[in-house]
Amino acid sequence: MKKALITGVTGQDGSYLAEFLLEKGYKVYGMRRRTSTPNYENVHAIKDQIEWLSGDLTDLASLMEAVRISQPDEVYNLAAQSYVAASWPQPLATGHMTALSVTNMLEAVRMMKPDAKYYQASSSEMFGKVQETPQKETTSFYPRSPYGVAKVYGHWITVNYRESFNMFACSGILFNHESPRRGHEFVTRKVTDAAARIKLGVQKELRIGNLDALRDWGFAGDYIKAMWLMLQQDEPDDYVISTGEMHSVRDLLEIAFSHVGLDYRDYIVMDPQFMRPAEVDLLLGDCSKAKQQLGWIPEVSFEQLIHMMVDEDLKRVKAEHRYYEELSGVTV
Ligand code: NAP
Ligand code: G4F
Repeated sequence: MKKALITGVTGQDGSYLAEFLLEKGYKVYGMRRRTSTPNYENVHAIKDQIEWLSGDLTDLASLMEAVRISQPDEVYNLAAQSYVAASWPQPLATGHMTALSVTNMLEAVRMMKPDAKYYQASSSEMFGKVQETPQKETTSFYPRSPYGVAKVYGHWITVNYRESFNMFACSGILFNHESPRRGHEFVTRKVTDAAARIKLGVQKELRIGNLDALRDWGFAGDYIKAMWLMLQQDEPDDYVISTGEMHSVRDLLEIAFSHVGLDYRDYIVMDPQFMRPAEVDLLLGDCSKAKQQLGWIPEVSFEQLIHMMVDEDLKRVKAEHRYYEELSGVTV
C-alpha cells in the first residue's frame, strides 16, 4: 500500500486530494495545525480514514516528526497562507508560512525520507505583472504581492533541492482553481455565496473590488489529479496547470447571478477596501506541457464550475436557515 503525506489537508485542495488518494488505495497521512476550534468541514466525510499528524509549517521539528512517522512514498506540500489580500497586512507571517516553510518541508524530507517524491504547490500568482501571454513554464516571474514573492521563493528552493540533492521534487504552477470548498474570502466563493444569499433574501448587497481583473479559473477536483500525475512520472519536473480560458470578475458575477435569475448590477457596491495595493490584471495559462507529458486535461468548464458552486451555496444557506428557524421556534 502506497503512503502519502499531505500538508494543508483541511484546505480546499488537500481535502479533494485526500479523497482521490484514498480511492486509489493509498494510506493517507494528513498533517494539521492545532486550532482553537475544530476545522474538519472539508474532510468530515473522510475524517476517520485519515491518519492525523499534528504539525505546523513553521516548526521544523514537527515536520520532521510527521515525515519520520509516516515514511511517505509521496509528499504533497499544500499548506500555506494562501490568501493574496492578507499578504500585505501580514507580509512576515506570509513569508514564514508560504516561503521559508517550504525549506522546512524539503529539509524534513531530505533528512527523514530522501527518496520520497515531493510536490510543491506553486502558483500562477508568481507571474504577477505578466511578461508574456499566455504564461508557460518558461515565462519570467514578476510577482505583485508578498504572497507572490513568497511563492517564487518556494518554487526556486524546490528546483534547487532537486538539482542539489537529486530529490524527486516537482513544482506545480497552478492557476486559480475553485470549488464549493473554496474559502469564503476568495472572489468566486464570495460571489456564489452572495448570489445564493441574495436570492434567498438573507443578504441585501455584495461589496466588491476590481471587476476588470481577469483570471484563468478551473475546478479544484480536476487540478489535484495533475498533482498526482506529476509524481507518477519517471523524472521530476515543473508544470503549468490551467484551463487556457480567461474570464473577468464581471463575467463571474453575470454567470452566478443569472443562474438564480438576478441581475448582479442591482446588488453590487464598489468598495475600495477590496482593491489591492498592486493588482495582477490578468492570468492565462498555457498547459500544453501537462497535456502532452502527463495526459492531463481540465474537465469542468468555467460556467459548470460557477453553477456547481451557486447550487451548493443555495443548498447550504437553505439548510442553515432551516436550522435557525427551528431554533427560534423552540420555546424556552
Ligand atoms: P487553503 O484552502 O487556504 O488551504 C490551506 C491549508 O494550509 C489549510 O489546510 C491550512 O490549515 C493549512 N495551513 C496554513 N498555515 C499553516 C501552518 N502554519 N501550518 C500547517 N498548516 C497550515 O488553500 P488551497 O486553495 O487548498 O491551496 C493549496 C495550496 O495551493 C496553497 O499552498 C496555495 O497557496 C496553493 N495554490 C492555490 C491555488 C488556488 O487557486 N486554490 C492556486 C495556486 C496555488 P487550516 O485549515 O488550519 O487553516
Ligand atoms: O479570488 P482572489 O482573492 O484570488 P487571487 O488573488 O487570484 O489568488 C488565488 O489564486 C492564486 C493563483 O493565481 C493562488 F495562488 C492564491 O492562493 C489564491 O488561491 O482574487 C481574484 C481577483 C483579484 O484580481 C482580485 O483583486 O478578484 C479580484 N477581486 C475583486 N473583488 C476580489 C474582490 N478578490 C477578492 N478576494 N474579494 C473581492 O471582493
